[in-house]
Amino acid sequence: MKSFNYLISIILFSLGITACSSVKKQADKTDEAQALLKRLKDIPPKGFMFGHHDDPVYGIGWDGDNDRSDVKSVCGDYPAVMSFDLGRIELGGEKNLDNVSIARLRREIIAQYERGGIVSLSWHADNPLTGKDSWDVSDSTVVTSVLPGGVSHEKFLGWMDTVATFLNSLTTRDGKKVPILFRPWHEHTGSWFWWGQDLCTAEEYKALWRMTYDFMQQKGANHLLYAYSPGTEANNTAEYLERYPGDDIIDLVGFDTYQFDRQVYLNNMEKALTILAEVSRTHDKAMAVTETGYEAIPDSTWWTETLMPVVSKYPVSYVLVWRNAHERPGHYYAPYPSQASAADFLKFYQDPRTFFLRDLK
Ligand code: BMA
Repeated sequence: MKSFNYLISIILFSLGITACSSVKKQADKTDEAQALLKRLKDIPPKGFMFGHHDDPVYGIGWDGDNDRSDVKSVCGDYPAVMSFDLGRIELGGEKNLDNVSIARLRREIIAQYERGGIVSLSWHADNPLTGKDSWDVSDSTVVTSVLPGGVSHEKFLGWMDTVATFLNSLTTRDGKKVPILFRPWHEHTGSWFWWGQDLCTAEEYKALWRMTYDFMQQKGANHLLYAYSPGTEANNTAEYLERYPGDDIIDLVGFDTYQFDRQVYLNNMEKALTILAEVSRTHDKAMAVTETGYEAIPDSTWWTETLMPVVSKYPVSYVLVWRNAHERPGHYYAPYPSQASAADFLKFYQDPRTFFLRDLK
């Protein structure tokens, strides 16, 4: 009996510590970041938000126009979520990896928040060891090299400093920091980025995350939420969590997956969404499809007949499609007027289960 009571006290004590650490973690965040997390969690089961990468900075047949968006041109409203990429910002130049000026990025991030929307930022950081881009996987010691004691550590701290300075510069007219869903080190269960599966151990990957998180905390970037987004390689919850940095860091769990073959896509979506629903429930995290789409959307009813039926079964906060590249023909994931799936996208927009910007008000 004594040992039973002892066991119970240990369990209660540990639950207390977990609860305290999650309360403390939330208290560390700005009110706006806490409100963003609540918003992300409160959307399901009513429906899910629609998101689009680089939505207001360029689209099909245009680049840099003001107040323009392919999504808005089709349905009259902005996406509820917009994502942008920080790749190459770390180098301190004027443009990111997709040639968008840093000043424009800052303006659009702030504008999206001020109009009532949500912003997520990914980071296709260059390879700090070889000096090439994030897809350079020629050397498998890059993650080790940026960790404490590694040959690129100091250089990488400088890069993180530049990124933190940018993040801290995202302030509204009344001086509030724009809450950001930060999504670094994504798709790490594949091996196409220098932080990918075959390029580092689970421990090194987690250490990279913790170093990034600690650094941002030290720099006072307390307006950030953190998203974990592997691909769909994991076949069960344990595999999904294999490289998970920890509940004290992560706020939202997600995954990235694209359609090539319809049936394979649907199978991957079902598999990953089932895992996410469980992780989201047991770890009390928001969940989202952090990147998806069907390049050039050749299926005219893709939105209502492929994406909607599978996503609407799960408690997803948002679904985000990738960019409409103006400089790479055929590389787009949202419709534009006259595109084959535009009419179907309008039906998707009108469905009460999808949330665009105006639905957030
Ligand atoms: C990829 C492609 C690239 C782009 C990169 C970062 O998926 O869209 O053209 O440079 O994302 O945005």
